[in-house]
Amino acid sequence: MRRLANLREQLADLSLEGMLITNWENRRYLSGFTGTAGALVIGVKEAFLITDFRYWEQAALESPDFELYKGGPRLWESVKELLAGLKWKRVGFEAGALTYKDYRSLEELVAALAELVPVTDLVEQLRQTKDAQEIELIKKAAAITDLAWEKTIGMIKPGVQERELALEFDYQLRLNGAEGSAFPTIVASGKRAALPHAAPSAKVIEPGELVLIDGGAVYQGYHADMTRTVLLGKADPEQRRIYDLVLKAQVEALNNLRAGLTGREADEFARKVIAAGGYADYFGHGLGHSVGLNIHENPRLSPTESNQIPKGAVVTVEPGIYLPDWGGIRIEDLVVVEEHGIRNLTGSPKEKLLEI
Ligand SMILES: [Mn+2]
Repeated sequence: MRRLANLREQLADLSLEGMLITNWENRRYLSGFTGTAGALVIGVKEAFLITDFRYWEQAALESPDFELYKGGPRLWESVKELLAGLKWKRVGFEAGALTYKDYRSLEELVAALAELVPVTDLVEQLRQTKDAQEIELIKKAAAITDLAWEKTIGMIKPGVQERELALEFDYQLRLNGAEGSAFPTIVASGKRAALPHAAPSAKVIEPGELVLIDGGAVYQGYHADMTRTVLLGKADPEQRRIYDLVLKAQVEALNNLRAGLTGREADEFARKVIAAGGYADYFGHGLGHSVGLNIHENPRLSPTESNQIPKGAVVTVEPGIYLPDWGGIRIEDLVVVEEHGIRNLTGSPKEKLLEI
């Protein structure tokens, strides 16, 4: 299995004989195991999945490349038993995935057997480049998101509450094959659309208001993310002008994005268009983020990201303009970053401010 091989290549560089993997997404990425309890113990030749009685059958089915270690109810005790047999001297653990309390418990148990070495972002780094199978799953999540959006548009009418639209969107995601929503769906209308991460409220939507909806499907663990902003009724010239500016910024970024750019360089394509339009102070978040088994992954597309975007990253491109007491407009697509450009996975129309 390629993913396991990629991890093993890193062990020697870190002078580790093995690695303990406890982060849920990393465990799933490397082994396929979707259960909520367990750990991987990976050496240059060994690959164990430790889990308790509840998951033994599932683990054997989902993780054929791993040897199942039938653990007891106390995970750290089982890790200790396994490590006692392996006789490793230096074992890495995921520093970002253990609470201080867990670390203390584990340390106490294994201190006499091996040195625990903190490792940061090892699997996360591998996960930045999506393989063909992952891209297919994200593509499916994006397609479900498009379907849900198409259905939800039909519900936008005077008097409907933001939270009713959010529920409809979530329902349509599930109905069309999603296992859930990528994050709590955002619906913000009128002046509330000036809040980039507004929670849907009981506010009813009135004619003349912008309606911003941001959400996505989860499909086999992989996330999608999309935002569209539409208008109930007839748009006024300012609404239309700002929409067109956000769209221009997004298209500029989509046309120029490619592998090897830093997150900052990618962000700059959209930011300079919005600044030239006079709204530099009203685009207060980054252009986007990577997406995969988590909704927010690195690298980011943002003024503070100095890391490069690798070929095979899947990222959002989501500029926005937010004006207090007026509202906000954001347009977000999900794209695969390729050597010379991008492949857009989002299919929902955006070419002009949609009047409903
Ligand atoms: Mn996003």
